[in-house]
Amino acid sequence: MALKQFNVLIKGPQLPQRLLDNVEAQFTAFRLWEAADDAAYLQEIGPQIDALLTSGNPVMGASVDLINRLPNLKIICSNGVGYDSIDIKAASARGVIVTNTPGVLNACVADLGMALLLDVARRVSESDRYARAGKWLSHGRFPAGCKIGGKVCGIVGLGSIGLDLARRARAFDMDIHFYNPHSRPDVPYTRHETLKSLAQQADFLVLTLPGGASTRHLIDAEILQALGPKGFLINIARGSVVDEQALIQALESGQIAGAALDVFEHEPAVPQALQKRNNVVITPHIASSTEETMRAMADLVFENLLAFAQGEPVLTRVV
Ligand code: 8YV
Repeated sequence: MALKQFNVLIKGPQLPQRLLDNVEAQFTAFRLWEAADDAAYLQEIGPQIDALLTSGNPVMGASVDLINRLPNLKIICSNGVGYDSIDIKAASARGVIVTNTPGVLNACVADLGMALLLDVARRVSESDRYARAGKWLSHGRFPAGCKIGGKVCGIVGLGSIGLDLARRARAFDMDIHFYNPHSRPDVPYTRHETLKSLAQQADFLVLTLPGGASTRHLIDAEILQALGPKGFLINIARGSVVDEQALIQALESGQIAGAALDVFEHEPAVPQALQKRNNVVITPHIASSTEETMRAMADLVFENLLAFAQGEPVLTRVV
């Protein structure tokens, strides 16, 4: 098939410019987000669409409704490793291939996990605000933080991002414990049979597990209570994994020491109750956002799309 006859529907503008440019240069592209009326636009162009370009970000994804409006859809290419916002069941029932971007973002996501852990422990952002507000002059020395060396870093979900995080935490002299559905005889870290047991042992509970229905609200009031008043929660996974209301309550009652969060239940909305707390570090879902990693992800998405359009096997297939 000539590449210009391959029709790609682009879900939203929240994709790297490099990817949009490549796709629009090579294929015939349709911009869903520019349609005044999504339903009418899909009614008109839906049957021509061969491929859907989207991302793993919760505001993007691919719902069953969208998939159903694309009767000749053959492939969904997603910019991101997590695919919980894509209806995989609906796609595979129709034989639609789904690709994601594993591997290339692990290092940067793990870097941000460590940055958040260090920030909330050593109160970096909070002390920055303190100094800028002139409080160093008016109130004197900033209060002490928490040492991370020698502490237990409890990783929930020891996949490739969790392993990269573990290596970094080891370099800071932390003890690595983990909770993972399958045993990992290949790693020298301490495995816990239950999440509660990990939370009880951990000084820092770091979430690196996939999102989706099976992990929704895994971190609930009971787990937060187990983490305890000296424990910190770090989330670089998905907002859906944490019961955000339970987290707010745990923070307000001093049940846990603090939290550092890159992801939220209703992104891009961040609850005021979290924003106003000094013991909460907030980043707006930036874990994979470095120039280098975004380029690598964009290129992998494009290579998947190109391979498929040329009748070759895709590189990183989910289903
Ligand atoms: C986002 C991510 O997808 O890879 C993931 O699962 O959460 C991120 O990398 C990012 O917003 C790219 O759109």
